[in-house]
Amino acid sequence: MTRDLEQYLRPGLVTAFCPGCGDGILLGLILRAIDELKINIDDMLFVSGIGCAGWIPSPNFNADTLHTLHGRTIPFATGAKMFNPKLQVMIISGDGDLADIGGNHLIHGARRNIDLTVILVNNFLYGMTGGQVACTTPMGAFTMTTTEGNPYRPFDLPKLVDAAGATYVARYSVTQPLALISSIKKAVQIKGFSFIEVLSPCPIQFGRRNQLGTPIDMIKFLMDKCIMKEEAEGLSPEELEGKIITGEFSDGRN
Ligand SMILES: Cc1ncc(C[n+]2csc(CCOP(=O)(O)OP(=O)(O)O)c2C)c(N)n1
Ligand SMILES: [Mg+2]
Repeated sequence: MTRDLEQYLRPGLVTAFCPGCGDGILLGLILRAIDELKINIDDMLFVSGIGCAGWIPSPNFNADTLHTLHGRTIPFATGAKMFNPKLQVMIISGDGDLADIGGNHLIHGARRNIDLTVILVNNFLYGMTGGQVACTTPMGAFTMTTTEGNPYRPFDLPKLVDAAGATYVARYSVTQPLALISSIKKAVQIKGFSFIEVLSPCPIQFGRRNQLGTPIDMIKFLMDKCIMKEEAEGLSPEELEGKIITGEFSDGRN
């Protein structure tokens, strides 16, 4: 991370992230987006749940942070926003936290179209607790609790949140940093429920069990898997097999 962003970090912290974790990359990209928007970080509230991704804002950001109960970011954030509608409220949390234990809050938050920005970090499993299967684990993937391969399909989270009624819906990987920064900027500016699914490598829990190699190999794996929506439109289902479509799925105008 570049020096100019250090102003947004609490001093004296040691990172909690494992080597090769994408959460540190995302931390820098979120701060870059806030810096480019020229928002006063004191006008923001960051809400996170339990899990590795919940550590991105708290304790790292030198700002108001609420580190809440597992799965309960959206109710806490809704309460804060209702109490002080001028607050820019950003939720940053894991796939397990937001879409498994907090799945109902996620869809109802989108249905009510509450003015919140949600950044869901998808590392394909429950990272912090030892690598259990999540609703985002790809079919066939190995986790601590699917030693024979996950028998179930994962949720397509942007489709789910879009169908529930969110205003802005996107998916990017930390390997698409510039597109992700502009998406975060847009999500913050749009009124209504803004949702970005961010794919983030977890070499320790996911990569190791699925033989994805070194952290660099995992970055290359994500770069190879992700394809922009516009590019995907011209391809056949066979050509799209195994690909993850990224981009904006709802941009606030529909
Ligand atoms: C009510 C409750 N149930 C379970 C847990 C244990 N727990 C803590 S973090 C976590 C999973 C987090 O996974 P995810 O949200 O994907 O975050 P990651 O660590 O992968 O970033 C679980 C099950 C808990 N803290 N509280
Ligand atoms: Mg996770």
